[in-house]
Amino acid sequence: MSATEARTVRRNSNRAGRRHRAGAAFSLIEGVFCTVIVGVMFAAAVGAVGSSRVAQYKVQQRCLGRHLANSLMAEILQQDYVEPVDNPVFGPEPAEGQTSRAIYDDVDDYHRWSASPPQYKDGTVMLDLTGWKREAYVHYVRADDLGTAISSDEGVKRVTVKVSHNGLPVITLWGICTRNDQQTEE
Ligand SMILES: [Ca+2]
Ligand SMILES: [Ca+2]
Repeated sequence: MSATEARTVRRNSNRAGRRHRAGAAFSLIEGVFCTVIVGVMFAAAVGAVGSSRVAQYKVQQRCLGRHLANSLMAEILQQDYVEPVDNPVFGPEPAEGQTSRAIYDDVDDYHRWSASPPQYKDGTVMLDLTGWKREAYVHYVRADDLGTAISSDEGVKRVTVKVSHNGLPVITLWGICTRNDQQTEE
């Protein structure tokens, strides 16, 4: 090989080496860039799944809370407006007690009733509802002012049912009971 040919071979070899190093550097940068992109996308995906599960959990909590509130409200509004057997008192009559609602038979018997976990009317504790609580309150109101409790009976009782979970309110229902009919709203 002549001296000229030898210089040409070294020049080509040096160019090839630079191209190879440039290619390696580009691949390295490209690789880091892709990792960052994937990492960001992965973090965003985890965040989206987490938000979705939180939203789904809240919907399930609210559905369960609504069911618990509706069932107790329906039970209360099925009772008589006023005690049908004993001398009526506001709240449970003495013979009915305050530890079980099994023999409650009028609406105001349920005033200040609460149970956690919730119970069926016969006193059986509902399963898998640890942390859940139901409360009921009954007040006299006037037909033209359902929001203000009064002390005398003017023929209208307002029933409030509250459901909470681990001390946090989930839902509150209001029901209206008169001597003639009953209505509920949330
Ligand atoms: Ca009663
Ligand atoms: Ca009563």
